[in-house]
Amino acid sequence: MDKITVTSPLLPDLDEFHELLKDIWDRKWITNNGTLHRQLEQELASYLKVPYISLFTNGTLPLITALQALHITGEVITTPYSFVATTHSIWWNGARPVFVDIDPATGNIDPDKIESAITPQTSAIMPVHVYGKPCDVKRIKEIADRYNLRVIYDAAHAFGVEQDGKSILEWGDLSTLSFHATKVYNTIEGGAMVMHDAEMKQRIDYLKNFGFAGETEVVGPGINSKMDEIRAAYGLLNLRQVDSAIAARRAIAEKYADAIRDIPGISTFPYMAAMGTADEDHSLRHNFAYFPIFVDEAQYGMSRDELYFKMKEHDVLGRRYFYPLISSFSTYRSLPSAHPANLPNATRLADTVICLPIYHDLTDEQVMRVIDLIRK
Ligand code: T4K
Repeated sequence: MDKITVTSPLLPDLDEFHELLKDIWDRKWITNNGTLHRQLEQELASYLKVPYISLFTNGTLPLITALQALHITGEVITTPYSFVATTHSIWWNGARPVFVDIDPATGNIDPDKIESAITPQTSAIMPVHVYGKPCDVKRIKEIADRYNLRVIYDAAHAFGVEQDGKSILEWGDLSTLSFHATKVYNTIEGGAMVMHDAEMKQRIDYLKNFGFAGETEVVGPGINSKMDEIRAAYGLLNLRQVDSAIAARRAIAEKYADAIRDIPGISTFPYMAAMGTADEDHSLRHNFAYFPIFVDEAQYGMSRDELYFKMKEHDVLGRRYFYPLISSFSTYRSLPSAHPANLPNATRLADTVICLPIYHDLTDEQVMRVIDLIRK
């Protein structure tokens, strides 16, 4: 039987890609703010409804650069329920991550728990719109404004997500995206940072190019994180098909939500369960980047890991995103905030989650195979 992986990349048409490659070959300009790089920045800003965007070579370097650009030091409040790159970016800046528990209804940082984690050393909050679900951005802004903190959103999962017709990327001082192969929208490897003004865009463009401002001046210790023309070409073509990919993902999410409603001990987040029903929140334009389910061993009669390995035996390769928690990795586990007693919701979600396969060309038959396995 064919293997069903958790995701599969959205690929551009090969002939169209070849056409763009020929243009690149003719121009002989293959990286460093080329024609297609500039075009992709323009088209993405328009698609995402944001004023300024700067492309990067992956989704980790914009996180690191965002903290650098805002001169973040001391402590940064963040979530343990994410991919390890989120916390690593704080470490790379010599700042100290402070983990705060999550809201079990969304998987996002719980605003009610942020305030008590603030100390005189706190300089920023780095939340994650996990699985693409927007954080409680208004509450986070209120808290940040009250304590004069910066907010950097790791929006790696939130490509195209909108709340009330407005991009979720507009919130916070800066937001970052990942365009990795496993994401809803990909440029193979790639990423971006979204900012509010031209001055910040200029600064970020310097910092991602070693800090160079012109030929002879270096304004800061920048990094090399530029996207090349070949991946920009690939990204331009993928942008044309991302809406239909999201629509296909939605149809699959609705099938999963429908099926698990009748399976005792298997659940998903309420917002996800409501997709396609009368309870759906239509103010949210979601991207269906992931479909997490949670296994209640007592009710389901099998632990999360038993189901996970059973699925694997049958070539259904869901993934336990995000297990283990970032706070439990050796680099971070000795931090006082990393103690599991401080993070009960995150610990429970990490111990019970499986992300089901979801991608644009997963067939009905494959979706049924996944559902049947969980049902049995
Ligand atoms: N912040 C957050 C919240 C993130 O989730 C991430 C990345 C980042 C920051 C950092 O962004 P980047 O620097 O990565 O742009 C994956 C991705 O590597 C990573 O991008 C992603 N988050 C994370 C959640 O997942 P793995 O190790 O699980 O990927 P891998 O290689 O096991 O692939 C998963 C499945 O995808 C495969 O079983 C099959 C399919 N696949 C994968 C690749 C790479 C393909 O079909 N083709 C492919 O080329 O980490």
